[in-house]
Amino acid sequence: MLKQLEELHLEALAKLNRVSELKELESWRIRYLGKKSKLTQILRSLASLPLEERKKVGAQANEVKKALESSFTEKERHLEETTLISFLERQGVDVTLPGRPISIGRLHPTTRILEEICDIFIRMGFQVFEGPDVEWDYYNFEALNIPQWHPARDMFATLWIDADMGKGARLLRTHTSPMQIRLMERKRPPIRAIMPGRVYRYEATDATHESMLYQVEGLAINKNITLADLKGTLFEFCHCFFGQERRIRFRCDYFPFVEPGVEVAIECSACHGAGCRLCSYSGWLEILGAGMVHPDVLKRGNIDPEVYTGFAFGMGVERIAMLRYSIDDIRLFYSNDSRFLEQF
Ligand code: 2NM
Repeated sequence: MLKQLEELHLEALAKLNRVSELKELESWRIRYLGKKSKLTQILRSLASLPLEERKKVGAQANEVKKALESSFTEKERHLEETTLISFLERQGVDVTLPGRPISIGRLHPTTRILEEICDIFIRMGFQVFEGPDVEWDYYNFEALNIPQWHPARDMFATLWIDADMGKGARLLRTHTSPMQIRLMERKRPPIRAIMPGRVYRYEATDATHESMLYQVEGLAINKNITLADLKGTLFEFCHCFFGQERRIRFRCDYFPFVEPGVEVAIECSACHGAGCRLCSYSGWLEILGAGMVHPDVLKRGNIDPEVYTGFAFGMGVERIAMLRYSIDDIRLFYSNDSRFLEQF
């Protein structure tokens, strides 16, 4: 019987060698490893053999079975591979060509800068809130001290959703300040919050203007908050973001929702204050606006201006990203040119 097993093994291997298709391989498997194969019959007949012989034959039969099974698996893998390759070759696919590189996604420059800005304020104890892009005239203008007749409406070229532009009209928010009013209505001071998000302007686009951009606005309200707190907070932000060495300029400015209003500029990165094309020969780059929240705005947010004061600020994310990465055209951000996006 041992001899028979050995012959069977050799015969099976020889036949396997000649197999060249997966279909043939299956017939081979049925013939040599299937339920009705000689090998299976031998294994079944083991019980009727005397003990000594049973041990020997059993061990040998199992070994043959294992060997044939592993030869089968190997052949199967080989056939699958060559079958696929010859199939592709018939289709005219050159399998030796290198594959197309897989491009790895990355964060958009706006996202990177937005997260960096938010992180600095989060570390200072500010909470992050987001609001709707579609707003009521009331939250975007009225509550912020900009009634319908107010000339300051010209500062914010607006994309309207409702045609009548009346008091109850909807619009695409022109700043994220509406969310600050919503927050004041909802939450008692102390408040320390930032609002990142998209804002929209009805504007012809050029190298420095886009009709959609990102803003981060911030708000801090408590008893005894002063302009000194505003200055300290924003200087700290500028130093964290632009470096401890950078000089910072603080000047008066006008925004209808604050009094007094200020404008913060940093020393020009290109000329260090000497004056160049980047800073329009002023030596300074304006990066954000801010001020003490107007008492009437606090009142609209249900906060008593006799008890509480607060400061607020706002900045354009793309403008800051342009300064950080030396980007000279804001239209690059949302034109989806991978040659631009791949650089970040
Ligand atoms: C700016 C500049 C100055 C501002 C004011 C307020 C609010 F709602 F508290 F009154 N939010 N944001 C503000 C003030 C925004 O952006 C250039």
